[in-house]
Formats: sequence, C-alpha cells, structure tokens
Amino acid sequence: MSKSRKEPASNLNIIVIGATGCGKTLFTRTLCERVKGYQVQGSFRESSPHVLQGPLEPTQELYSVSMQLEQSSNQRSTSFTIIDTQGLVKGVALGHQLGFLAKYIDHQLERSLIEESKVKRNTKAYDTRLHACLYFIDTQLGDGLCDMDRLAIELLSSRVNVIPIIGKADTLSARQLARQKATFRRQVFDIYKIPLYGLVTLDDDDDDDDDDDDDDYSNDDQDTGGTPFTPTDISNGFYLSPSDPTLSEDENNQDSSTLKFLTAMLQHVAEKEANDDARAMVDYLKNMPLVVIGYEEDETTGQPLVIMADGMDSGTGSNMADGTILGRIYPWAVVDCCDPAHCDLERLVDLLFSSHGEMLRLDTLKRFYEQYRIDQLLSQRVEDMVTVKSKANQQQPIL
Ligand SMILES: Nc1nc2c(ncn2[C@@H]2O[C@H](COP(=O)(O)OP(=O)(O)OP(=O)(O)O)[C@@H](O)[C@H]2O)c(=O)[nH]1
Ligand SMILES: [Mg+2]
Repeated sequence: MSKSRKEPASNLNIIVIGATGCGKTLFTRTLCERVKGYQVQGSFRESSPHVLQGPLEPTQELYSVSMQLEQSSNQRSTSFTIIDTQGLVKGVALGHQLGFLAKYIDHQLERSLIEESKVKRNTKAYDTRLHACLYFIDTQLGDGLCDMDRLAIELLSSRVNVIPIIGKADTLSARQLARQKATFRRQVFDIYKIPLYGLVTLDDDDDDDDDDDDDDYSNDDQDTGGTPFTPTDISNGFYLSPSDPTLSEDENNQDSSTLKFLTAMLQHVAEKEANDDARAMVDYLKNMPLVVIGYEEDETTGQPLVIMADGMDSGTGSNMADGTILGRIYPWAVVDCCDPAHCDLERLVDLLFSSHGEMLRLDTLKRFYEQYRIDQLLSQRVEDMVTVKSKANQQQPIL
C-alpha cells in the first residue's frame, strides 16, 4: 500500500445498537471482513482476544475492535473503531440498558472535555467520541416502530448521529422491505420528529444567514410540519423514495413529507452550488434506512463460508481480493453482501469512509460535543452558586 498520502489520518468511531438477535454482531464481522483489504498490517486491536472469532452467540457485553484503514483509491487513512453492544431486550431491563449506553456515549465526550481542559494537552490522545450509531431497527413484528426502538433512538439522537439500519434484509421480500422503510420514515420524521442523522431543523432562524436562497423556497402555506419552503421539484415528482416498483403509486406517495422537502431542498443546493456534501446527503436520505445482509458463517468457526465468485452473474459485488464473495447461499440464488442490488453494505462503506465521514465528525463536534460542553459548564456554574450561597448562609450571624 502506498505510503504517500494526501490527507492526514482521521478517526471514525461507530457503535452498533439495537434489539437482540437482529444481526448486529454478524454485521460487525461482515463489515470488518469487507474492509480487511484496506487494513494496515499489524494495526488490528480488539478489546478482548478473538472477539470476531468463534460461533455467533448473543453478545453478553460491549466489545470493540480497532484498525487503521488505508484506501489507496482515495488515499484516505482512517483510524477505525467499531463497538458492538449487548442486544436490547423489551421489559424492565430496558431502562437500565439504555442508561448504560447513554452513559457510555457521554463518557467518551467527557474524556475529550477533560483532555481539552488540560493546560498541557496530549496531542497524541486518541479521540474516542462516537461519530455514528448504527441503530438496527426491530423488524420482527412487522411494520411500524416499536416502543423500544422509539425510546432508544430518541435517547441516542440527543447524543450521537443515529443512522437507522434494517438488518437481515434477505429475510424480507422487496415489498415488505419497501413498506418497512416507508413506515419508518413517516413515523420518525413526520410523526415523532426524531432528529436522526441528516434531519436538519428547518426553522426560520436557520435561513437568516442564507438570504440568497430564501426566495427559492418561501411558501408558508404548505402542510410541511413547519418547513417554510416548497421546492417545485416535489410536485413535479422528482423525488420518489423508497421507490420500489413492487409498491403501488399510492404506497410510494405515502413517503414522509418532511423527508420529501428536505431532500428536494438539498437537491437544489447540490445542483445550484455543485455541493458534494449536499449530493451525498440526498443519496443517503433517499435510501435510509439502509439495509444490510450479514455473511453466512461456518457454524463452528463463525468465519465466512467460502463462496467463489466464479459463475456469479451480477459481477457488481465481490470486493474480496481472493476471488470469493461475502454472501449467503440459498437454493434459488446466492446473495452477495457487497452487491448494491442485494443490499446497502457498499453504500454504507462509502458513507462511513468517504462521502459522509467529515460530516459525521463535524456534527459530533458542533452538535453533540458542544452541547455536552455547555451542559457541563452550566451544571458546574449552578453547583458553584449553590456552594457560594450555602457558605454565605453559614457565615451570616444569627440575630
Ligand atoms: N438470514 C440472515 N441471518 C442473519 C443475518 N444476520 C444475522 N443472522 C443470524 O441471526 C442470528 C443472530 O445474529 P447476531 O449477529 O448474533 O445478532 P445480534 O443482534 O448480535 O444478537 P445479540 O447479540 O443477542 O443482540 C444468528 O443466527 C445469525 O446467523 C442476516 O443478514 N441474514
Ligand atoms: Mg450480538
């Protein structure tokens, strides 16, 4: 691998959360297997020995693996850490589980705050702040967001960029998948208004310093959930997502209105300003929640079954250097985890390591870390005031 690189190394820390049994651990292994070709030799670290090996079992406690990745195609270098967590379980323990995860995420922000507050900072200190949470939606009960997922993503969205994922996509038909996606999008964005990654708040204040574009969108009369603009692109039908030919026109039209506006606005920015970030965001919003499929594992070793790429007719997946594919064999077909026609693993890899990496880091810094810092300063100030007041009370002479 080339040693000369144009960009300095950046780091990316992601956490995988969701209901028990929805495919988080197998996804973690599949992603690590997928990026193995970019791994710098000797850079692999794990929180305890052999966490990615052995038969798949329910995850009992949080673990992490880290590696340095170098993609020669774009000369990017990334210090990557992925953290897999114990599955969420409905019932009395859920509060405890969510509390633990919230504390864990806050603790990473706290570590940066402590480091930043030092007079002499350690420039080599590793930044452990979490840049994204891949949240696996529970699709076992059919359409609609269950209370557990709603509670979890509401809580997590105030601390980290939440990217929703549908795992085990091979177990759902195209029509079921499209319906699940549409229902999720409507519920999260139009009904509960949960600020997942990518949902910018479109209130009046946001437009103040962007006068040039105001006229393009101004129309307050629409039923937009508070969004003060209406790009004509929407009514022209430019936007249709999740666009699935197996859905009727009616079903396709039932997509989230908030997302339609947001996507149309970003599309406008992308075209008008040739803005790559806006373009990347449009692509993400049109396809979210992303769907993934984990490889078929050998039951005793947990390692991927060896499936040769020869004879596969798609030819678009198969990113493994040795001519094998990461996939699953069914009597009627072979599923290729890296084929964009089968699932969104490649889209996710591109999102994390290329098109959205900077946006995720920036959001973490500006949105979540800043908020955490301000909250901590305010609570410190309140504590100081209480101390001063109680001292003053003690010193007052009793009349
Ligand atoms: N068909 C199919 N099965 C999968 C997929 N991903 C995981 N599985 C299977 O689902 C079961 C649970 O997978 P895990 O990856 O352990 O699920 P998990 O979410 O980590 O479970 P917990 O650790 O208990 O939270 C295993 O038997 C996997 O083989 C997938 O994409 N497709
Ligand atoms: Mg697991």
